[in-house]
Amino acid sequence: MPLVEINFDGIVGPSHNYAGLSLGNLAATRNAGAPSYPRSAALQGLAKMRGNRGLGLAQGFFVPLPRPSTGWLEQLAADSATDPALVAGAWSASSMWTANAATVSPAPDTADGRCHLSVANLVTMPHRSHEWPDTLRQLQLAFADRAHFAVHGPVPPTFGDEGAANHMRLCGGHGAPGVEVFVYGRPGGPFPARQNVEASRIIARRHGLDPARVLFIEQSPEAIAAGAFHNDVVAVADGLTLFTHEQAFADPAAACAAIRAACPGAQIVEVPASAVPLAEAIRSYLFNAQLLTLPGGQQALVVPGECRESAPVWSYLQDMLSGSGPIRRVEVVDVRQSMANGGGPACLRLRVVADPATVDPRFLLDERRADMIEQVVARYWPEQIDTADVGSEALATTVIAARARLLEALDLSALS
Ligand code: SUG
Repeated sequence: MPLVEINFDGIVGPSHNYAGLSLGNLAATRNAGAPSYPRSAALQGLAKMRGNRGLGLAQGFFVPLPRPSTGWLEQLAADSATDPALVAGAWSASSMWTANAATVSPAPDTADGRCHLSVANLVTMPHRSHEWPDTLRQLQLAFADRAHFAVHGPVPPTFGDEGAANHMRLCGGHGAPGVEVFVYGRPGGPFPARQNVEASRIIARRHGLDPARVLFIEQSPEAIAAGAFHNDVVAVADGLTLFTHEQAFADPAAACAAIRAACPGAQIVEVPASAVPLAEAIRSYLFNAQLLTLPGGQQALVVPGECRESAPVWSYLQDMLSGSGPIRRVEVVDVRQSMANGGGPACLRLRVVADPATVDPRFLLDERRADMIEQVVARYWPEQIDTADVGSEALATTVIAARARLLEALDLSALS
């Protein structure tokens, strides 16, 4: 079978809650302390996966990481009385945003012809800094076939790396060599710059990318200051199309020229601030859409429902569809529970270009597994979590048991 793009979505974990842990992520800080609904959050995510499968696309998933992370709390000697933020960090279901799980370089781009994955160290935010060991275990299991995959550990922690959320690939087809674009932030603004350029350079080298087909582009400090804590909040690429806000990059003209020079067929759809102001793009998550090539070759944009509620965004999308650009279809999904923590449709997925036959089938979604996930979630995921419950023994027991049921159902107890 030829190489196809498989979207691996993170199943929303049973401890999903709003703890306001991510400075610079405006939705997450705005919703700090609000009650969360893990069961509906996971069902929303599953409905998105089913919708994309229904479009004829390959769909995979990753399971939630073990939470609460008691080993991490022990290392920090932290407890609820004195360190509520650290306790919340040990409970966070943040691994659902698998765009931050790893950076992926498909086989046609790499020197050894294998697909390379580097797990992201996520060192900037304490609650995410302890994700990588369990994420790595899962990647090693899903992509165990060494003839087709090389799974790397994290880059050294001095250099913050947030994975595919700051990485885009332009190519003439998923199985053809592409141009990989790494977007980094420069520190010094009001919010942390979460992707360090050195981390991106290390990844490009260890993945064996051809330097002529790699670009390092600085994210606009203005965008980070406005709440675009990852590049995928203001830009997304698929095939030869780059869909971007005009204020996404520090030097937009130079960025577009470099992309066109490296990838002459690139089609850049740049949305002007006059049509969609930066703040509105960030509020609606217009660019945190999944840009997908459908089996017929058409491109579709899977946007969150918040885009339909924004007059300028919705009117931009209608104009775009009535024009002659490469994106011919818009699909709207409800991922409100994730959105309230700053995670849209694109945050929830990691793209891996591969022959599905080379991936451990336990991570691939079919109707049977979708039904099993749905049943376990409906039965065992907490309906509601109030922030006061985070840290409680009773809730910990529920959350641990819920995850164990899921692993059992999916024959993935090896990850317990
Ligand atoms: O890292 N939110 C995540 C959202 C990640 C979105 N991913 C991408 N853009 N690809 C983050 O900021 C909030 C958790 C809390 O506050 O409870 C959080 O971690």
